Amino acid sequence: ITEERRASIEVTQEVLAYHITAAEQEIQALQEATIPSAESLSILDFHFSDSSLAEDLTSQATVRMFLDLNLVQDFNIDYKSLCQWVLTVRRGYRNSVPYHNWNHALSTAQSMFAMLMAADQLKILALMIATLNHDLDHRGVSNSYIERSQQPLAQLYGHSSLENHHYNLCLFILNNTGSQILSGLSTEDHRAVLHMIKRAILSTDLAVYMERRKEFFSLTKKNRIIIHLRRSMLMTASDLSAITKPWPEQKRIANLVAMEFFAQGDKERQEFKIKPIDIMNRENSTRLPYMQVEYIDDICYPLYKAVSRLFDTCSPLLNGCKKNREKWLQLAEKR
Ligand code: 5BB
Ligand code: ZN
Repeated sequence: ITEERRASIEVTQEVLAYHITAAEQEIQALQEATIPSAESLSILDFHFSDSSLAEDLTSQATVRMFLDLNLVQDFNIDYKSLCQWVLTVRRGYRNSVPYHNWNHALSTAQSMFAMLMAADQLKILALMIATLNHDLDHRGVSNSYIERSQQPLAQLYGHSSLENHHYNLCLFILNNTGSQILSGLSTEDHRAVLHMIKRAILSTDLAVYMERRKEFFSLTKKNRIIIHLRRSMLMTASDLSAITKPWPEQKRIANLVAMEFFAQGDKERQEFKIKPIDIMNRENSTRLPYMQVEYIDDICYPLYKAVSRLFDTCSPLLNGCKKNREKWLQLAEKR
């Protein structure tokens, strides 16, 4: 990667920051709003649906999570900066992407919020920031697509291109004048929190998760869990929590994921003149129930099983996952 290319990417990021920085009016409205309680927003509930809240309430719910986790008080976070930061992060997601949009970020953060327990404050702060930022500026296509289409992102990072980009933008927003919510932290805490955020966001690359999970599963059995490993498992458990939701919600989200996958498949057909892989091939849409069963068996079930072994309060996640497997299996067998 040349110096020029790096510079041009930096410029792009500046332009982006300009476009996503929230409007003053909107910031003031959020700052002056009476934030509803966690209970009335249902954000303590594992059955929470990101589509249950009106747009304005999604930013308020985010602020509520920071307040209830005592992050604002413990870390001296300037309230107006927090409001601007939340609104800017929200704008950093693309509405046009069916699944990897702000609602997905909110829902990931909400799952983390509901799961967090006996955890230290610095870690909670890092993980809440990480969930909300973890898919920033997602383009609705996979790392593999980005590599094959030789986009600058792939050249810049080499591996986990998207995740590196999400983290970079996260840092960018945190350094952005007016949304520096970490400015009250000591140098040491600041460094530690950024380190945790980086690890957390990079660990949302499913390829990384697939590599690490074997180690994680064997460790949970021995009850000897390396702390950072557990953190990345919690990130993945939050990220994939749609699979644990009540059936109508799971069905809705699976259709959004399918829409995004098929759109990538269409682009691959056009751009590379190749037949997309099964999950991205529109001609396979009738196999969706079967693919979800596979997805649960290979990825989700083992994950929520391990997480609920760790924290028994997380067993609703495992139960939700099991129930959805039955539903998808019924649909798969009907055909
Ligand atoms: C997942 C891992 N992937 C690299 C290859 C395909 N598999 S899968 O066979 O387990 C699979 C997962 C197949 C189909 C799927 O959805 C069809 C609509 C899914 C799936 N993935 N289903 C979901 O409901 C959700 Br949520 C997800 C996670 C999507 C985000 C993963 C981002 C990684 C980009 C490749
Ligand atoms: Zn995600």
